[in-house]
Amino acid sequence: MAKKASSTGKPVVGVVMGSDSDLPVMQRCLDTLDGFGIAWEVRVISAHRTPDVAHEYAASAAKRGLKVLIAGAGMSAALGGVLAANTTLPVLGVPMAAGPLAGVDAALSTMQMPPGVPVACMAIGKAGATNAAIFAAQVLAVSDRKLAGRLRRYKADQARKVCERDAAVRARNSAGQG
Ligand code: RP5
Repeated sequence: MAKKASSTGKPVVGVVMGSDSDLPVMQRCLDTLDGFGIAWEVRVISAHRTPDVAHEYAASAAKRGLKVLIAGAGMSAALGGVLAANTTLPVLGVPMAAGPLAGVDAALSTMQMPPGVPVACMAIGKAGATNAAIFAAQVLAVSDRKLAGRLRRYKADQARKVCERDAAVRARNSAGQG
């Protein structure tokens, strides 16, 4: 993103992770939200280790002004599901590559929700952390024209960078052939 928008104000996105060991990956999510000027809050809450806190957090989230929840968790990742069980807010899950199964375990745990309790499962790891923030921006942009404009600029910027790389690769190759 070319320019960082300001993300001060009341949080509208709650980013929750199962462990502080998830933070280096989930930082991408926070940085991307910052880039869109979306105010967030971040918590370490475990579906298995602090289940009561997870329940309370999700149950009070809408009342506290949050509009989207993002859950990053690894291994047998129940966090997205537990949050979704206790709120009507959209929940986006980010599977972490935390165990010997490299995130496939967390992806299956996150995506295989039973009917009635959806969790939108993002890609494993860093790509998913970034995409969760973009997806949250897309949800919020439905009723926020400024944010919709930032999303359009983000896409245009992304396309411009790919075209620049394309031109650079083609220039290198034609120089090599000459
Ligand atoms: C999950 O187990 C966490 O989300 C983390 O990805 C993984 C390992 O947690 P720690 O043992 O590092 O706290 O619940």
